[in-house]
Amino acid sequence: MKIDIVTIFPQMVEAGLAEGVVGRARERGLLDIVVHNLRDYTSDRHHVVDDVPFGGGPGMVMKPEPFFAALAGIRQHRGTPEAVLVMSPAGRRFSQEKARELAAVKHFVVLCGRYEGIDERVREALATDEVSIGDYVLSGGEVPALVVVDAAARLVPGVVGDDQSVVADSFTRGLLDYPHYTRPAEFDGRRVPDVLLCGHHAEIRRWRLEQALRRTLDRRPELLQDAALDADEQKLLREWSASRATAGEKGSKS
Ligand code: JCQ
Repeated sequence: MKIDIVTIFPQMVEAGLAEGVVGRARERGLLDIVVHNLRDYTSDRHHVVDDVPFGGGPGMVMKPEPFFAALAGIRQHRGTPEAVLVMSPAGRRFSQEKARELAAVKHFVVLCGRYEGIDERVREALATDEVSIGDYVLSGGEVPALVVVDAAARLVPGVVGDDQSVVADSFTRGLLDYPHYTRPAEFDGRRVPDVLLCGHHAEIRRWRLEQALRRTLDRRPELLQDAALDADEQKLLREWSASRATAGEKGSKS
């Protein structure tokens, strides 16, 4: 998979791509990621990338020309990308489903904005998608770009060493994850649930499923609308919903 990221802080983005699963996949040649310094695509002596907003108002706006020059350079040296993303709090919300769509693409570009935003003509003429990672304001698109690249990259076959762990991942099933434990079996007076120590694999699987369902019901009930549940799982949920409605279990620590 080929990815190009355009930013005024290339070192910040490189640092985020150097370690862990993504760093290793780059070393192994599974991910071909190039981080571009937007200032390299300016043509003035001072490498200016921003200017005052037309119409007045606070802050600065990122100039269009460097982004157009960066995209032209990328097309020339790296080929025509299938998707060009602009990170922005005004975009459509990123999700595991969007990560899956992006992971199916062979080459995409991410443009990172700063200041008050990017000249609208960049979005109009260059971007295929405007993407938000959530309803909060960050000082730039670099962290959102790392989020999107990480979520997409780990779905590329071979990037995560054990593909079973990708399949097991929380959102692959549409449910929150079950609780995890490792040694020691007792720590600071807190015991690991007995069922996990007994070696009864069918019971362990059952317990984990119940925990995942219960957590999802408690914390993110809206996820259950789209979760792929079998008849057994739906029955469990109905029983809990009924008992919760009567006993008022909500907020209990069990
Ligand atoms: C993305 N949720 C928050 C900040 C301007 C395009 O212009 C700007 C982009 C940013 C970075 O994006 C975010 C964001 N998802 O802040 C300012």
